[in-house]
Amino acid sequence: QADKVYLDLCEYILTHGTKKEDRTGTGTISIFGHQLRFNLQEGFPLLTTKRVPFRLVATELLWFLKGDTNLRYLLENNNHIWDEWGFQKWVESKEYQGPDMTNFGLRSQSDDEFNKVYQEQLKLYQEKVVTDDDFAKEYGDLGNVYGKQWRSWEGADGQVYDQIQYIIDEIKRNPDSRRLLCNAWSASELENQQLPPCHYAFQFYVNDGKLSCMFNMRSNDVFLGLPFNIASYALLTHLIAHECSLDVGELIYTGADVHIYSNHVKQIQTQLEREPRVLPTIKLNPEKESIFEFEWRDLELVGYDPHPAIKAPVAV
Ligand code: UFP
Repeated sequence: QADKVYLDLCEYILTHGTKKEDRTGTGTISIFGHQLRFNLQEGFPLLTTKRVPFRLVATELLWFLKGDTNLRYLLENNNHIWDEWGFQKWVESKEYQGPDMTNFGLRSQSDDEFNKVYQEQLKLYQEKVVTDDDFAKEYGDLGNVYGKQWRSWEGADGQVYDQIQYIIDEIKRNPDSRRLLCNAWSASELENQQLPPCHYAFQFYVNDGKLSCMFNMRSNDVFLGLPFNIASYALLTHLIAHECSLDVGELIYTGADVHIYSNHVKQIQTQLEREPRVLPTIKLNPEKESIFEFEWRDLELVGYDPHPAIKAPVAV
């Protein structure tokens, strides 16, 4: 069951992980190299030992699938998970003339006065991205993030490649293919990316009428990131299976630097004490064929009855 697989990993890291410093200055307990397997026939792997915001998972995935890299779509869908990355680009630009926002991620958590000023600036930024086209183009765009890499990969030949369309076509034409792969990691793009891909590649596998997916992560925040990442790739697998008239098989996670931030340990301990509940299931609008046409309202999560959400600070 999904919760057990996840909680076993948490326990493993807490007992076998080692202390490691990191880019954000927060500090982590980390392990290197780990695999998890989820049988998608047993239910949709959205954790029940804490509420995971499925709406945010789904609207982010649909944003990727549209090939969009601008914050505007997410803000319009009341999804704020990428705000800090766009805001960082804005406050580091020459055009930004407001109060000093250096290191805003850490400071907003430890300094109430600063947090007020930061929240004001963030709100101004969000409003401008939604209402001002030129501003959105310049400062709402997160660069070459997932949507760009998945749907319009720029080749050395100057051509643009749609990796998702390729996978769908190939699954229909040649389901035994061992090349059903999408890659988001591009050595030449790292400098233009606010956040280089964390989940950098995924591959599909068709057997016995079922579609399985393996996704790879170079770096994973186990408390805030992983539950979300599992749900996102589970949903992607359901969507592609839907378009290719297949059942769902297994979801396999492969993580490299798999870490728990030092300020998430208490929250994980709370979660470890909770009893897992029955997993929800997912229903996709049968009238929509192409996954690129899916909107939030075409997805229905059935029977999700989780324990309450657990709050924790995001490391930026
Ligand atoms: N992170 C995730 N999942 C994601 C995502 C980010 O766990 O989907 F976008 C976490 C991993 C890490 C941080 O803790 O965000 C990225 O930092 P770095 O680039 O230093 O690995």
